[in-house]
Amino acid sequence: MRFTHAIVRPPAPNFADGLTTAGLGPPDYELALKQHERYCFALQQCGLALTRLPPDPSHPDSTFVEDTAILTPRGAMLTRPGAPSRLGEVAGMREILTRFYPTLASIQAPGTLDGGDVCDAEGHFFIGISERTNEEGAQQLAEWLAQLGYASTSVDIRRLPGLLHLKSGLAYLGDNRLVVVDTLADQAAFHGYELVRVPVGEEYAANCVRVNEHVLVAAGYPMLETLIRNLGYPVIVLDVSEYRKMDGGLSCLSLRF
Ligand code: CIR
Repeated sequence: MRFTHAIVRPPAPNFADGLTTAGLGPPDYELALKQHERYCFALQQCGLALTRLPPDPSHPDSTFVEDTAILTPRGAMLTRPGAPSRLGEVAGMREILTRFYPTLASIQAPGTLDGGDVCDAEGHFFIGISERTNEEGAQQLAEWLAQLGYASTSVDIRRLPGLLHLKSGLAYLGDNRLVVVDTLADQAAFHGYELVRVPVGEEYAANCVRVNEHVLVAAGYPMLETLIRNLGYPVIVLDVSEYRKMDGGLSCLSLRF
């Protein structure tokens, strides 16, 4: 899929007040801003025009814009994040997305859904059921996707350790290839795909992102980086250490469309 746009929002000074289970200590705000700037530059290098939203201190996790919407070539849906402290992020995203989409669907209570649980494999969507996305939310998304003519499969990750979201352990590279962590590799949902297995110890890097010709990969995970390069993809390596401290990764920092 060819992307032309991305929406990003740099972190606010109280970024460290967001949700985290990483246990890696508080992020360095100045460094986080630098890493964000570099990330934005990489998206531009991939040919995307950026919509930069202002930092939002009333929602410390709001830099993770991916969780607030599902964007497809045929329509957009606002989510209903599973963490109560993040519910308020959606209103700001609604305002922005109306510039790009004539109508917006939305997940309704009691459904919850985080964009990080949704992996678009070229029009087939994998929907993670997680601590954040409940069955009701996943069902609402699946029905809406079906109306648009897209197929989807749900993947229950609630009993799998270490995965906040489905895309914490899964990425679609294009060309029928999925990057998967070992704990996801046996899922029936992924049969028929070529699986690029994430080397043990490099699980965090599973959250890589194909953007047009390039693949964005987190810095510090040389084995997965080499696997992806050897498949022929030009790689852009980005340091997102400060976002990792807040349980976030490369995909969460933008909405691409
Ligand atoms: C959260 O716990 O919601 C944020 N601190 C991190 C969200 C990361 N988002 C993502 O993986 N899509």
